[in-house]
Amino acid sequence: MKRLGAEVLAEMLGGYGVTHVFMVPAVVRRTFVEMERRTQIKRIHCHGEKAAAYMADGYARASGRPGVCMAQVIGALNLAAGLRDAWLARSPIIAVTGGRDAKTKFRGVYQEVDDMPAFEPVTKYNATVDDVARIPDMLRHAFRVAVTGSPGPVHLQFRGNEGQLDAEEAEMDPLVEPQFGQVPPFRPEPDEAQLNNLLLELEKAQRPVIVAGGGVRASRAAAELVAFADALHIPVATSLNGKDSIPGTHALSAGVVGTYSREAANRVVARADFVLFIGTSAGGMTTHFWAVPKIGVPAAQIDIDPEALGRNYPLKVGILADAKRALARLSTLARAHTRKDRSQWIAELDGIRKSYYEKYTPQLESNAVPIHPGRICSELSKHVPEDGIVVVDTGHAGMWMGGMYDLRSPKQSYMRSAGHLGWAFPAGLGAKAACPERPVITFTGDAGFWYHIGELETAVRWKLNAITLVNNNSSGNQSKRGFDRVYGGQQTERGKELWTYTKQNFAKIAEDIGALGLRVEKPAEIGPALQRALTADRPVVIDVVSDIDALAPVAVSE
Ligand SMILES: Cc1ncc(C[n+]2csc(CCOP(=O)(O)OP(=O)(O)O)c2C)c(N)n1
Repeated sequence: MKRLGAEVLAEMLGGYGVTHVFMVPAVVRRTFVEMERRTQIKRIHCHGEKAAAYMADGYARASGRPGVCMAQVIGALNLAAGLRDAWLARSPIIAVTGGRDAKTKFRGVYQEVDDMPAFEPVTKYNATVDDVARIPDMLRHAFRVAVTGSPGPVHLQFRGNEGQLDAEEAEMDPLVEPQFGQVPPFRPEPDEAQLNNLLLELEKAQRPVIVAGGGVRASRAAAELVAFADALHIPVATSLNGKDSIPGTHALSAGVVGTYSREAANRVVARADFVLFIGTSAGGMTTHFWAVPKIGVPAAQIDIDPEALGRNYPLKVGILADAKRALARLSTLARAHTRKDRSQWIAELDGIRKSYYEKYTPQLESNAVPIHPGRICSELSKHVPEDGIVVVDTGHAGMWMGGMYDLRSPKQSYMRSAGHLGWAFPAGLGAKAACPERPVITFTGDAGFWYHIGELETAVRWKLNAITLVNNNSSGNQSKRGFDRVYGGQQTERGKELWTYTKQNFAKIAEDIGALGLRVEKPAEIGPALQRALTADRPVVIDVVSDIDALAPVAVSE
């Protein structure tokens, strides 16, 4: 039977469990009609394609299911720009754009350029759908590629400036493979001999440490990670992307290691005589550019991507497997002698943790006005609910929260920008779309918030009731150090033109748009504002007036 492309596309997206698509029209217009007729999919009409991609990314990272975003041909590169963070963070996205038609290309069609090369560096699969009959097999492949192995974005360009291919008919069957509607679709089993080799190496080690990354969260292996660490008394540091693999309050948690990190974690990893990397590529951010640990330290690695194994640290043991399966099996195989006494090493960890908290108590408990960002982090550690999702921007936001915020419960989630300023606010809205029952609290600087502030209207319109806390110092003050340096020590007064803004009240702006706006000027008001925000039935912006001179601690290497 002949079917309309739009019907098949809408039904298939529904069949994969897609609940929201994020887009700027006009793209696959007819499909949006069929979505209304045939599915429950919400069509989130945004104010920009980059924000739409970030929302899809937040949706994907919060739910473990691919996020879907779309743009017509003229918005395609805006959308591609928004896939870069998902690419860096290994987040599964299906991006759909309109594009060239063989009948008219190279003739100066309105708005048209060749968009395909721009998607190449930020996708795992980048393909054109030229014939309507190809929608089913190519969409299935897009889902398959997005979620398998190390997940990531894919791009399908539909023929026609607005992807009008969807309004054509062909013999088609809208078959879906729901297995590929989530991460991970497979759980590859580890090689038993390699697991035993790893346990032997751990027995030899005096001061082993685990560095857990985003692969642990993608595999939903946090419980198995903590059980294994507990059983063998091994401290756990995480990458920024893996921060929610272990609560910060757990006795074996060292914190986030690397560049945007916690001093304690870098000290513990630098002291280790054996490092087990799990679900992390051990890239520059996680290792402070391969200074922590030093290359050459005896190491092992577990990863679902064979090319990640040994790429940055030569390995004693490399294990290709799903993290959850590998960790569960390691706990089973561990013998009494593997669980040797590590009280001396654990005492060292305790000491390092204690001196970290002592050193940073003045910031974490600061009563200063304007507010110190360290105090905001510790208030969030106290007030984020048991099942809260915390979404964090990059730059100082990533440094403050990566280092100073503590998750208290394994049910809490943490997601962070993989480098793009402005990612967190729309990503938080996408997370809220994916998990409407869970509180979502986004931490961003004011420079980060400005990027996509227009999406506040989207949040209000779609009742995406996320809470956005703006660390508002009227500047991008992470840049201060860098400009002092290039000015030869201290920048001139005019140097400030390069990183400061006018003072604004985001609570007022939020109120005007229909959100709840709360302005916080004293540290003691942060907790009550968060409590009030948690019971609001609309999106909330908490505008925290903070200290422009507060600079986040920089990473240590030993
Ligand atoms: C897309 C993008 N452009 C530029 C940067 C460089 N950058 C990192 S942090 C930062 C300023 C951050 O300002 P804000 O969000 O207000 O936080 P603050 O440093 O003031 O705490 C800039 C410009 C970036 N990370 N991403």
